[in-house]
Amino acid sequence: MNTLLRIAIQKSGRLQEGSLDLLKESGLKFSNGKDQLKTQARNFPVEVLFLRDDDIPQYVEDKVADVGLVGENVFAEKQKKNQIVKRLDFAKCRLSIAIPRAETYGGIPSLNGKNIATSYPNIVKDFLKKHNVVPAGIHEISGSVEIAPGIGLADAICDIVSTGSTLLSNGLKEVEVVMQSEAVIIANPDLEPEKQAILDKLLFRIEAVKKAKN
Ligand code: PRT
Ligand code: ZN
Repeated sequence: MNTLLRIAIQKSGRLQEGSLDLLKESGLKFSNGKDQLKTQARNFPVEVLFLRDDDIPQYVEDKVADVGLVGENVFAEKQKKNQIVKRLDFAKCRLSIAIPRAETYGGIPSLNGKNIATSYPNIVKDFLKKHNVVPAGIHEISGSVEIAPGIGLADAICDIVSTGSTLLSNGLKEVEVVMQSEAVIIANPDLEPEKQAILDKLLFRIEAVKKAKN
């Protein structure tokens, strides 16, 4: 049986277009119909799986996929046994703490005793611990985090910021950058040599495409 490298990418969302472009610019030819969950490249030993981004780190750890393309924020949050093998220079954003605009910010210590809403509880816990801050609570919510302070659910939030306009329109201001993020390729650290060889070839092509663009 011929070995295939299984690559998980986001099925739909902000990473989808960049992920498909990257693979196609690297010379992989494959179909990607709207309802397709996986597809095999016609000219390269690769199978592409289309998944929700949050599920990708677990699938890579479990070797359901060998590599995955996710935001560094998702990689960091999931804390799985994966490694970053390539940074991709797209989907750049930051994970930041924001508070109501009308409030004065008293630095990181002022987060002591505060309720913080986020979709990234592990990253927030690590950040606060590093700065010896003990929050009243960290409330995990999966979407629309920016409305939490306005509806009395939290004193502060930690969420992804790109232009900052979502914070602005929700009456919030960015006060701390917790991490910078971009799309990355993550891999299971324990790939079979045949799969590692396919990955190395793909990474070489990606690097060549990047050089050609600069
Ligand atoms: O359905 P699935 O679970 O696969 O996707 P998702 O909805 O969880 O993720 P998606 O597609 O929204 O984002 C995928 C990845 O894109 C994130 O994990 C980040 O790594 C990256 N990324 C880059 C962003 C943004 N920019 C971004 N702006 N992810 C989210 N946003 C949100 C932000 O939270 C804010 O609410 O977009 C909104 C607008 O941002 P502003 O600051 O420009 O107003
Ligand atoms: Zn997601």
